[in-house]
Amino acid sequence: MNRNGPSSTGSRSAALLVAMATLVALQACTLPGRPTAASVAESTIPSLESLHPATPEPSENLALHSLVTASASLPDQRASAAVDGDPQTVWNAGWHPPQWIEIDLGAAFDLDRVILTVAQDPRGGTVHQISGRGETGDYRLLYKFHDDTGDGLELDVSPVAGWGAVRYLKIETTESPSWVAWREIAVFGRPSSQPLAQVGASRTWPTSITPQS
Ligand SMILES: [Ca+2]
Repeated sequence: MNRNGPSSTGSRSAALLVAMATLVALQACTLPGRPTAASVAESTIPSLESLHPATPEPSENLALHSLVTASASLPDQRASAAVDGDPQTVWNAGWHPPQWIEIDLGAAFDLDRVILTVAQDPRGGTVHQISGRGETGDYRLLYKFHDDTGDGLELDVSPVAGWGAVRYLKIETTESPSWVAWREIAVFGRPSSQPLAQVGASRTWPTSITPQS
């Protein structure tokens, strides 16, 4: 009699099949906690943009072709010539100081740079002051130039903290050896994040905060 009869061989075959089925089942199983290709793809690896944020591009000239008014103008050198983008054209008050020109930016902006291109003959000591206000409120002095200036010079100011919520900008000349004139006035900034109700108003403390003296 064959001791390895059909019954004994069949038991080993069945056991082998069970073992193979178990191995296949284990291979098909995804171990908990092991990352799949999909989870790696959706990981929180920071993008290059977040590691190296792009430097903001300079804004466009907000004063270009804006509405302007002036204390006085020569018939052929109107106020609009100060914001036409052409340094060859000039606004000329036709009078000595004090004279001013006002620019309406059309909306409130947080300003970070103003460039004034001088039209002046003869050269000499001048005083110009930049003031700003919002939709409402009074003008507040933002900056004062006191320099020896000449024709074609650019007066360039970039306030560190910026000038917030300015819609109207006024440049007033209080001292100059020549008639008051500008070749070009350029203004740069971004739309204001401050609510319009606070535009031009003096800074006030919230009632819940007591300023430290
Ligand atoms: Ca011009």
